[in-house]
Amino acid sequence: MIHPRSMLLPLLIALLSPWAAAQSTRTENNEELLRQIQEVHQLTPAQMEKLRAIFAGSRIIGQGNPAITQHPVTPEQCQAKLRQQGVVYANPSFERICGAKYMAPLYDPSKQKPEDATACIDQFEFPDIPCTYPVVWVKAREAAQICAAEGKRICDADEWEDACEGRTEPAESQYRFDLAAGVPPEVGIHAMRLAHNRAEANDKRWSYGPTYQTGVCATGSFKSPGCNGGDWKQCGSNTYPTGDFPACHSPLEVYDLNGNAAEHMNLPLNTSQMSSRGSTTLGYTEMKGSWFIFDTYRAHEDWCRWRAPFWHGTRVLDEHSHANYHLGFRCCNSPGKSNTTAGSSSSTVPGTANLSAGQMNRGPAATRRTMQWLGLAPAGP
Ligand SMILES: [Ca+2]
Repeated sequence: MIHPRSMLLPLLIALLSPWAAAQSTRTENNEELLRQIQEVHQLTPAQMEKLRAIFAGSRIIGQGNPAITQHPVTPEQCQAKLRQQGVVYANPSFERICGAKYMAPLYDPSKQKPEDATACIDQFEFPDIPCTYPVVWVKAREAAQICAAEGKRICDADEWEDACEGRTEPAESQYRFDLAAGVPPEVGIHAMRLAHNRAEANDKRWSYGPTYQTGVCATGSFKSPGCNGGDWKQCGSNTYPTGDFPACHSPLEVYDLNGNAAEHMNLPLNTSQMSSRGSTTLGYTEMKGSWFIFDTYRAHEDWCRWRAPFWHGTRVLDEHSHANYHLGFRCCNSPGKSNTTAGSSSSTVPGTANLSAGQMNRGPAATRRTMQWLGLAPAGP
């Protein structure tokens, strides 16, 4: 007679093996992804080491859960389509201005030239390589750390909005910092958002034009049947390869701002939290753009300067900042402000070694304590 207990181990293995297989596929996919990143973006061994450490620190980061993800288009199909249409994304002039591949200068074409840009933004969602699935299930904190590891920085919300709109606005005109002064962060964020959306609502634009359209961007995919929220096991990251929709770009040549993956950005509540001014403490989370199901399910607004509610909101560098199946990110840089310094061994990776004691005191735990003290967050860990 077989003892019931002897049946348990094979049963446990059978139950866990799809999970284990998916994990090992995810690890292999990430290995290949890191190899591509090194090759395309020419990262140094030190930069690669930082990237690897960030990836190794997460059990979910990658291009989706391989057990359930169903991409509508393969990278090979994307490459074939671009070849057939004669689309070439490499831009030597942008590369010279931005000091990096696949970045677009941010400027106002009505009075400036690309060379006048003081900031650049990735033309594609991270890994910023055409015909590569975006990295999702990445916390805002990890996004900021990855950008820094590459010698870049996570973009401020207004930089993403400028890229989408096709025209820069002075950064200070894009944040009502006065509304966040002297009030709890959540109160300030809410007030700033309302004022911003109200001010911009009469002049809506999407990256591809002045009216909302379906079919132009990577918005024709689907949600996994059992996915009703943010469950790793139920929600496939059914994304397209980046740049698979050559018409989905802004006047500044930035792609997939609408559609494919939504994107983590930094929302500053004062100038000291602005990534564009070199902040390493950063501000609060902001999710930009729409994602891959919008042709059939328009979950929220996605015009360029629209700011989303403080969904799953935290400080960007909070250990518990949000990650989900349709949320990726892209990075910015400030050409001429020494990207190489940020990529060197003395670089400042947000949330790690270079935070001073004062900065640490303003970290997530302190924020939570403040919110608890103000009665805005439940007590406890
Ligand atoms: Ca996007």
